Amino acid sequence: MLRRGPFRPGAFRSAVHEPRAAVVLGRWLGAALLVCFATGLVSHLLQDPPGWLTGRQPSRPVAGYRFTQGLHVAAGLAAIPLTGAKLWTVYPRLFEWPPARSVRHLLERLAVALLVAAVLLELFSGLLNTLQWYPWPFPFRQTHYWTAWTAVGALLVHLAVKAPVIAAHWRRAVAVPLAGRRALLTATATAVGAVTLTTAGQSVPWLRALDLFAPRRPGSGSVPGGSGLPVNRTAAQAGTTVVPADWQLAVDGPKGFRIDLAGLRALPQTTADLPIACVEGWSANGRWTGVRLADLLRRAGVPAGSAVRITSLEAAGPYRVTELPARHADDPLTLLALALDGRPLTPDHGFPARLVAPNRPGVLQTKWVARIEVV
Ligand SMILES: Nc1nc2c(c(=O)[nH]1)N[C@H]1C(S)=C(S)[C@@H](COP(=O)(O)O)O[C@H]1N2
Ligand SMILES: [Mo]
Repeated sequence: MLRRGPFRPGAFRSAVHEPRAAVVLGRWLGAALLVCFATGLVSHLLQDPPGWLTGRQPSRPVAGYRFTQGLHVAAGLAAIPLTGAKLWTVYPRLFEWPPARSVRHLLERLAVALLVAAVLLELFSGLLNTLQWYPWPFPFRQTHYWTAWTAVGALLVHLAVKAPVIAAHWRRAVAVPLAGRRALLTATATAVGAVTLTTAGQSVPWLRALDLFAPRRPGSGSVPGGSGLPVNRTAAQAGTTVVPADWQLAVDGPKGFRIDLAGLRALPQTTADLPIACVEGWSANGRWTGVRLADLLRRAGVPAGSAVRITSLEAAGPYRVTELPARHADDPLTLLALALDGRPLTPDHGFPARLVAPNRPGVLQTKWVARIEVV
């Protein structure tokens, strides 16, 4: 007889396994996943703009991407304890007997298995990404993106299947015992709060003092004497430590020209506070000084409204070449920065010149710029 141990009827009696606990946690987790999905879409679309978006990417608000990506990572981190608690409430279902009562029931359970697998893969790959650890052979961003759609599809099926249970337990019922459930919910809320408070400092300045576990605490990865901005890829890693003595920026266009560092410094300079908002979750403002990109483009005879391509001195690397949409290219805050916090750029921050533009993912803020051309 198989119905022993956890398979016994009534093997799990605690209120934490009652549908009410699953519904309450499901609401919190659903909200966190929804925030992750929406902000993740924003990030993906900005990095891989489809046709309909090309040329329409907004360059404001300045800290727009800083906000959405900070929220993305914070909601993802909060979803980890929520997922753990949610799985704890429902794991007795693994011992349900018979495992499938009908074809429909079997399909419902397979959808749940897919949902759990997709959410776990999503949270795990995202967490490792914030740690800058890519121990897998597949491309992170595409996998994270398509797994998100899988999770959302499976979640919709799950919500539809569970709609009657959700409706029945949406409000607190007086008759259902409270004790264990309240303890579980309190513990989960505490864990979520703790995770958030000890990591959100990587993007929220006033939480910085509590920032114990964020992998890239602003200030921590920076060069001694440099600004507080962490560095993801150093000049040594990019092979751009030694900039040729005859370095010149090439600006292509009808009146294309080349200009050296002294020449760039002699042009009108603009100073602006702009964030570097890394997709990996950290962000920080820097005070950048340099030449307006639009000034360089006008000088090269490039008309306003043109998207441009920025090429780095870096010999190889996924961010060697980036595209800058027209609105960003025209924005008066988009700079070819020569200095950070009042000092000339260090090699790690992109010496001799780097791009810094408002409302733009950090990966696209190209360092060690060599060439600017119209797309
Ligand atoms: N050429 C080049 N530019 C680059 C990168 C790179 O690998 N190569 N990394 C980008 C990433 S992922 C981020 S978050 C920012 C970080 O800028 P910082 O090192 O000055 O803080 O630079 C971006 N610019
Ligand atoms: Mo980044």
